[in-house]
Amino acid sequence: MVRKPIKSFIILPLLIILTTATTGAVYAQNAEKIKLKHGSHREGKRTDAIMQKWRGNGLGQFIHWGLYAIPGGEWNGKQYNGAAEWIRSWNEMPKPAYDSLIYKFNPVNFNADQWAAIAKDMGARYVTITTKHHDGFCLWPSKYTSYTVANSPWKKDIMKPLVDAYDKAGIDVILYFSIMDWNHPGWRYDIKTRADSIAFEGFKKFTRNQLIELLTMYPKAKGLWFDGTWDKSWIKQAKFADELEAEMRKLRPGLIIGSRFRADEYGKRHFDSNNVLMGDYEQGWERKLPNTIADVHGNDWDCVMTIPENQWGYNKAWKGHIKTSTELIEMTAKAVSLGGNFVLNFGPKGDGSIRDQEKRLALEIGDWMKVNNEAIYNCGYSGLEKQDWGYSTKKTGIDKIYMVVFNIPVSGAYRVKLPAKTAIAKSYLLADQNQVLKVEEVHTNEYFVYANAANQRKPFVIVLETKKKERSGENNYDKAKT
Ligand code: JFZ
Repeated sequence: MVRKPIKSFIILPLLIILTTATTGAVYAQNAEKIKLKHGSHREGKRTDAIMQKWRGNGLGQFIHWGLYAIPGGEWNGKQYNGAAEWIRSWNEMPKPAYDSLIYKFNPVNFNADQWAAIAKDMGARYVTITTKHHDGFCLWPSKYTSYTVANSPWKKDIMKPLVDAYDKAGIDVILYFSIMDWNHPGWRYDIKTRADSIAFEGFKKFTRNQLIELLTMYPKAKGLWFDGTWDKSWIKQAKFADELEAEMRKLRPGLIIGSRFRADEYGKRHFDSNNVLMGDYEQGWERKLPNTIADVHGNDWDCVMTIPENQWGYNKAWKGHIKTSTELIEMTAKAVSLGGNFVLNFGPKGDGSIRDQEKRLALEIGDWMKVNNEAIYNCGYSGLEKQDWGYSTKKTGIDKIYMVVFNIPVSGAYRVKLPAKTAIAKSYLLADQNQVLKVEEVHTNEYFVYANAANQRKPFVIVLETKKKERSGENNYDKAKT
């Protein structure tokens, strides 16, 4: 059978009809916004100075510390397979034995200034610290439960010295808080009976009291990082959580709250029923990074990452692949290139000291950051097409683009595509500004930057100073018809 070519006069009108039909549908969808009482209260990014600072942080530190650090993933000589901070939940360790770890909490080697110094040397500009993880143990002397540091042999507040030490080091503090609380008698996974409902009402009051208490005791803290909000019981509290958020924001203007706090009245989390982000930044990037700018929907976000596969609290035996500093630096650069921050987790030991591997990685990252932080701090999405050599970032408000190189091209030529009417004024290595690099325009707005990277053992940064192009269509070779 001879196939007849399909005539373009049939295809074209069809295509036009199809495109109008689909775009029409999208517009209709956008127009039909559901009226929400407890959805997002803002569209687009926050524009205030506090959020601007957060956005420009680039690199952060996460601290998971609590009673789980004492067993360190091991009970009765048996190594537990899951995340160390979850050991209480799978009957690997009997609950009474876990709960009585409070009588063993005596971190004699805890030194808040040392922790802050490690973060500072790494180049972190904010820290998120677990005030209370799922087990319910409070690192601050909460008035509302006896399950706190105050009743441990240590007796003293842990949060106060930490907030003060990090603040003194110029590192912003964010308070991690788990809504789910395995220690509180009123906590429920769902609310099915009247008794559940009564119990959970008590739990809600307790949660509110603890949050107001934290914000009052540690006014230097810049925000809250919520966790343990995925259970039906909490998802059903749209009104309560919305009002509590408003109360906290009123108490502390400028407070930063992520998207993992509350659900809307239809039970939608992170993004409300109109697909608008809830909270100030997206908290969904957990041990994974977006791949393209489209993935982040124009929102602020941060990625939280573990050094081994999935261990947040201290685990004696790190199994599987342990990330190298180069990998972690690459993740930092990738995060910043897509408009986010990268937050690296540390799990201090039960005695308060930080494991050597973590200290070493922090130092290695810090060595790199000392030379290259200009490409990370106050930088974001460059708008340039992604190239094989690595990630590009752009300084906010300045005509500088940073090429953070992870894959060295054998040819020595680094391809760059600039937006229309932009040209490269100058290019050099960030580590050595005297090394001016040769730049060649190979097509309109498409360049090769030449760098000899024979001696580079670590990722490095090429700076592009850009300027307005004097004349457009300078390149006659583009004028030929094809
Ligand atoms: C939670 C905790 O359960 C865990 O112990 C740790 O504190 C971590 C930072 O947060 O774990 C999660 C929560 C959400 C996702 C994955 C792990 N998620 O959205 O993919």
